[in-house]
Amino acid sequence: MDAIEHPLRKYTRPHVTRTTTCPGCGNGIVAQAILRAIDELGLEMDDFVFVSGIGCSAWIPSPLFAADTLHTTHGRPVAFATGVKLGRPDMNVMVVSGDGDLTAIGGNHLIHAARKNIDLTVVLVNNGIYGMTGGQTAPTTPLGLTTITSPYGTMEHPLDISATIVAAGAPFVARWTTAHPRQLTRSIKKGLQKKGFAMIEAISQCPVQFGRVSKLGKATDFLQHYKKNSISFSKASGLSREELAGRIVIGEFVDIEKPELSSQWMDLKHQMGQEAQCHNKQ
Ligand SMILES: Cc1ncc(C[n+]2csc(CCOP(=O)(O)OP(=O)(O)O)c2C)c(N)n1
Ligand code: SF4
Repeated sequence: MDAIEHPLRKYTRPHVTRTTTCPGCGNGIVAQAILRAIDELGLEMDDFVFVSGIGCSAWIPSPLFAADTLHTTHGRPVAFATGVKLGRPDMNVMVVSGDGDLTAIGGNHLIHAARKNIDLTVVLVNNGIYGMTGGQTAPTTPLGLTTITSPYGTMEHPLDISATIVAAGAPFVARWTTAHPRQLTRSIKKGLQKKGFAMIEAISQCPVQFGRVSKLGKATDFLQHYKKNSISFSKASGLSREELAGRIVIGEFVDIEKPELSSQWMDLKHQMGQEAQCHNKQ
């Protein structure tokens, strides 16, 4: 009997038969959610540019996805993606990278792209740690967690990335966990359809670096933890800070329309071109 091919295999490069991630890593679930969203929307990989930075989750699109992929320097994928989108507004430009990459070294780029409202879809994989470099504290590491850079427990308060990007003015922001793959896929689809900056935060397990220092252990324990401790945005809005301690607030936080930068830029170029023609005729 012929082997059954995975239905998403057609979206990955034929010569890539394994990924760089550890067994049980959440990156596989996020990769599938992205490809499923593309599949369900009937989009073509040739119309995509995927941009990632440095870190384990930056390896989700490259070299796996059969599309144009830009693997950029640490913290800079949003800056590169902004350039791609302004040069080629016709392309779907998606950034896939980690919480350390996008909110520590790359934090300003993320905030300002949301503020400018450029048409990018950012899938931010939040595993709460620097996975690739051995488990250092990230801006998202839970308070008190022991890491290799905080042997007595981190004293830094974690950043709520989705709330930050909502405050920066992004028209679409959602957060799910790898225990919510269908909701994650649905929000990625909405993000791709949004004409404007869309960020989908995916809370994802790192059973190796995070698992080593937390009590969470195996990938399945992470997924159970996510299911047990997540709470919908609507339910959370009625609870106090104390009641929300340790909970993961999930859902679509904002979904609005507002003017988008690359189309305004194209309109201006068009207008300037017409004005130049008028001047030449005079
Ligand atoms: C300029 C620069 N500084 C530091 C590093 C080291 N570095 C590589 S990946 C990384 C953190 C990645 O963390 P995250 O984005 O959370 O990704 P993860 O590996 O957890 O998926 C760091 C600090 C680097 N490559 N370049
Ligand atoms: S170190 Fe963690 S985030 Fe990196 S591949 Fe392994 S499990 Fe995934």
